[in-house]
Amino acid sequence: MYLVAGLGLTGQSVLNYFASQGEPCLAYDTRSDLAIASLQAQFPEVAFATGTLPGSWRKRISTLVLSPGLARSEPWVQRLVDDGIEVIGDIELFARAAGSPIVAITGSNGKSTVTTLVSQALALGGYQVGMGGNIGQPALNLLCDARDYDVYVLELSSFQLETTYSLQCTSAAILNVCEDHMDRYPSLADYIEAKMSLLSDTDWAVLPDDPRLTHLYPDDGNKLVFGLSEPLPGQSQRYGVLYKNDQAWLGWGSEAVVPVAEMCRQGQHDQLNALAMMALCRPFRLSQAVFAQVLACFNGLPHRTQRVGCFDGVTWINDSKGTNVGASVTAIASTANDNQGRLFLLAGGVDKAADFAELGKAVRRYVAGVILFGQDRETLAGAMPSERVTLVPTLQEAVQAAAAMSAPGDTVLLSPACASFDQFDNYAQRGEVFMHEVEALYEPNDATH
Ligand code: UMA
Ligand code: ADP
Repeated sequence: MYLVAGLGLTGQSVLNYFASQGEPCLAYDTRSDLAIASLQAQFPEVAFATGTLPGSWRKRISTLVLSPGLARSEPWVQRLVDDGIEVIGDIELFARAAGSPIVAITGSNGKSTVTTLVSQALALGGYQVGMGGNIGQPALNLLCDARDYDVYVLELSSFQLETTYSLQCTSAAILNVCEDHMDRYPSLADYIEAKMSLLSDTDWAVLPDDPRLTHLYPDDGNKLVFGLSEPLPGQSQRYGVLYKNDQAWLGWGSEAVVPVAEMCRQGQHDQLNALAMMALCRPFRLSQAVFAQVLACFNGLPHRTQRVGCFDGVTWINDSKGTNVGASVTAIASTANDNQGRLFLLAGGVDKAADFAELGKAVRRYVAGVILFGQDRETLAGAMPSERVTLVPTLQEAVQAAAAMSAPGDTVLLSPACASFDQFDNYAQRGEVFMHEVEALYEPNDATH
């Protein structure tokens, strides 16, 4: 019998999927205070447990379906593994059952953006697209809904990949790798290994121009590499920025496809994400006009360097999805390039055992003042120039401090470089609270958006 472990979004999608298949299972969550009454009502035939795994269940379990938020290294998981029990995740169940081509995307940053861009391009090209995975819509929900999808586009985290073995993709990408989730991985190499497993069975493998990754994948005919440098003529498997008619274009080989000037968002990371999208779409032979149209219209996802507004001359930007150092460094550099005046940064939360040295360097280079909040604010402060640091307990106080420091022409950026779960349910709630606080602060005045 299956044991579904973890009763968050993923666990609930697995329960739903098993119910649709008539597959019996047991359900468990390690959190003893988790409210499960509504799940019990929804799945009356399933036995539920929270807190400690009932000892009497161990003999009944043959396969453990582990949620991504639960580490394999947890002692109770290890005991089941020692008993010879198979450990899989929701994506493995999805891989075993999905009947349509799959495009999959992993990486430290840009996953949701590229997943959305690929989905939009394929939809514009006439495909029925099922988009899911780490982006917030569990993949198994796509198998349970009534629609027939021609293609699935999945955002996958390293946690999901750890428990996935038989995923076959039409195209798959690793967008980039920077230090993240160091509280779950013994080293960066282990984290990279989890990410690279995505490319073990794919028709087309898409990789960034980063020797740490390209060296790990054989140079056979299905490797597509993207980066900001110009591909040489004939390098049709290289995606980059080409120069034609005094203009920069995104394209591959000597094929200039979309002028950068026509993209709605033109930052360097936006260009990289667009190139990855084009490479992932290669097997689908979309017309070049599709790429141009998608990139002309795509103005970014909520909570990713999202402009909140300009209030009393101060521009406020919400990058709550900046949950690691790499994402926040990118957001700081692109915000500083796009705006004049001083830049103030709000950061902090749960540090995930990260090294904040690179964030400190970006602060030295671009940031006039950094306001740190949340559980691990002192750790972040250790990597920053102390004369520019202000420490406050909460995001609300950080917003007030930034408002007091800033003047017309300045920009305030929330890009926490940390997870949110010390003070919020998730990054989206943190972003909502930020935007609400900013708007409330200026409520009596009219905003000039
Ligand atoms: N938890 C317990 N005990 C349990 C189960 C969970 O304490 O028995 C805790 C976990 O430690 C974690 C939280 O509950 O802090 C949520 O874990 P979960 O596995 O139940 O998460 P889901 O609600 O199923 O959401 C997951 C992804 N979250 C994680 O991997 C932590 C969601 O990605 C994803 O959208 C969803 O599946 C659907 O696929 C969010 C995320 O933060 C955006 N992902 C991480 C990231 O992008 O950095 C990996
Ligand atoms: P993910 O799903 O991997 O978290 P998102 O697309 O949600 O990625 O973007 C998260 C944050 O990462 C954004 O707020 C932005 O600051 C940063 N980002 C986006 N694309 C890239 C990229 N290609 N390289 C580095 N950082 C990026």
